Amino acid sequence: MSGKLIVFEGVEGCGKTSQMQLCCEWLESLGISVVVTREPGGTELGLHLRRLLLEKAEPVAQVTELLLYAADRAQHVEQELKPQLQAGKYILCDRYTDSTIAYQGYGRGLNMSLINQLNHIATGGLESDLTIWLDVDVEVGLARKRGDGIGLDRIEQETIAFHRRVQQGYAELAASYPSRIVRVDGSLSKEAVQQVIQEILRVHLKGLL
Ligand code: Z5A
Repeated sequence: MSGKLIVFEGVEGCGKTSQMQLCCEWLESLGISVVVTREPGGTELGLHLRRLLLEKAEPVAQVTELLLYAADRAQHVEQELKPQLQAGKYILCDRYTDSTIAYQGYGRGLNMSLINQLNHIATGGLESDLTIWLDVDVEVGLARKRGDGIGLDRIEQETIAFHRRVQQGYAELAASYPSRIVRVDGSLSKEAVQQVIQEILRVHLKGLL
């Protein structure tokens, strides 16, 4: 596939949405055609699943939650990611397989080999070309979200201990896959974080930028 899949990961409020927007503007200013998408909710079916996963007050069993994220991803990969990559597009994707490992694996404690199997089934083996992990302290991220004045969703309402396990998951993933996952200090100013990301993209996409 001729395009590139660039994923942004991290705990709540780490700045993914802000940085993806800035990256998109920067890449487009260089004449590069960019697609911005997210999980869950990168397709029409996925939008329904996103509402079920994040907005509904009714309890969702942990395995059900895992399967819904996998279903969202399977649809996203087939309907959006693969065709856009085949068309040579640069995709900026808010969350992907590492989110499931961090949240359902480290956060909820679900079986890691089941998660890896489901990730493989959902993606058909499609991995990111590069994953930017925006590393911020969980309290800083949650405080940013609270400052937005929008109510916290179902996962954001989890305990601090849950969010710390998720954070630990990202740290271990970054240590395990150093060529695919790059850590960026997300506690810097938005402008400083964007500078670092642009440098990383220049190195990883050299010849293209
Ligand atoms: N989830 C899962 O459990 N399993 C899975 O497999 C997948 C997902 C795929 C949806 O995520 C939820 O789904 C998520 C995990 C779960 N948990 N929750 N909740 P989401 O990505 O849609 O929602 P989110 O993680 O809460 O992200 P967010 O709300 O989009 O936040 P963000 O993108 O990381 O940050 P932001 O919107 O750019 O910034 C948040 C605020 O901080 C805003 O006021 C900014 O102006 C401010 N900000 C951003 N950067 C900075 C800096 N550098 N300094 C100061 N302030 C900043």
